[in-house]
Amino acid sequence: MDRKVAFITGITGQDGSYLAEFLLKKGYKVYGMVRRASVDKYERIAHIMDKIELIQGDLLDQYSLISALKKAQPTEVYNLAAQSFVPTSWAQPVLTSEFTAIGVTRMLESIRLVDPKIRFYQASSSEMYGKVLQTPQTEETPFYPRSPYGVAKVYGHYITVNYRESYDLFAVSGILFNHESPRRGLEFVTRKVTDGVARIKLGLQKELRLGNLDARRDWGFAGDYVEAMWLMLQQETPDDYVIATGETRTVKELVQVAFDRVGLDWEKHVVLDPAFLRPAEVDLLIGDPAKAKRQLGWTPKVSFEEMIRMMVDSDLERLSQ
Ligand code: NAP
Ligand code: G4F
Repeated sequence: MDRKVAFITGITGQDGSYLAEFLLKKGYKVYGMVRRASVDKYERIAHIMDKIELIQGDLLDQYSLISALKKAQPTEVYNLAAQSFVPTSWAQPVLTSEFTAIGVTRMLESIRLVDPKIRFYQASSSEMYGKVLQTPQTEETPFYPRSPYGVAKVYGHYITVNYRESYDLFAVSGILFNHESPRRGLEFVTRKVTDGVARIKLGLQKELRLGNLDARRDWGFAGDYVEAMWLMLQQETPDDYVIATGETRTVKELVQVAFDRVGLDWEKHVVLDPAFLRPAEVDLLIGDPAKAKRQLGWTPKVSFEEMIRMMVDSDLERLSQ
């Protein structure tokens, strides 16, 4: 069989770096799309730079996508690139739509033009459920997004379904619930907490300012979730899947696990700061991964507690150097 070739947008992000590692281990030739910047942002992929090939391109620029696909000639495209931080989507709603919504159409159109046999993965999100209409959330749960980011992801989800139905593309949408790791961006709540805990433990900072401690999320480990993306593209027929742990925790529980790891009392350090409250909140997310388990044979391996401890330990080590 010919070697499989993957093209990953968002390869410099958390998921892109884990997915590239995973596909390299499977024997894939891996191309990653990167946008031009005045300084390099290759920290998460520094350890695999000699094994992958980077091509410049931007979801805002249709021609760059077409020429990148012509160059890489992939068998699989993983569209992970997006403006992915929810609060920024209120500050930059138009740009968020351009990347996170219309960017998906640009990528699908490029695939149709260059090679309609390419299998396509779209990074959809549990943020689409927003003000949830059913608990736990499944593939059948209606969407009710609560942020410009969530709205953009709903568009990306339905355009993927539509191209599958209109043009018979092998296009799938993975509805992934929150997934974290030591490579998570510092502004997301898990990493903000584990980095803050490490700084407080090392005497580099005294307090940790947070917003809504009552919000609930279904948090899994990013390393487990990239396997599910790959599995979706290996099926006989394209379909959409919820990827989640089936458990939910409050931000307060996250804070407790992280502070417990270093033997500190969180109530002495956490300060509630209204600046981190959102114009509209997603109060509760909990996914039902039964379909993924049944059809993909996928289950998460790393528990919530293991993951948060792993992140605290990693931040302690990084900040101690
Ligand atoms: P992330 O760490 O924020 O990475 C986002 C990636 O997108 C970065 O590589 C970024 O490149 C790239 N990017 C942004 N705008 C771009 C553009 N216009 N053109 C090309 N590349 C662009 O996100 P993540 O956590 O890995 O998430 C991956 C995907 O899954 C995203 O689509 C996210 O919305 C979705 N998702 C994430 C979660 C989660 O919990 N992590 C859950 C559900 C869905 P730069 O390095 O140049 O900024
Ligand atoms: O970590 P967060 O910023 O993640 P959020 O908004 O759930 O979005 C993440 O997961 C989505 C999947 O559901 C992805 F699609 C998306 O790209 C991203 O990866 O916030 C989690 C919760 C929120 O309820 C927020 O209000 O934590 C609460 N929170 C409380 N204090 C905070 C803070 N969030 C942040 N970022 N910073 C705080 O200080």
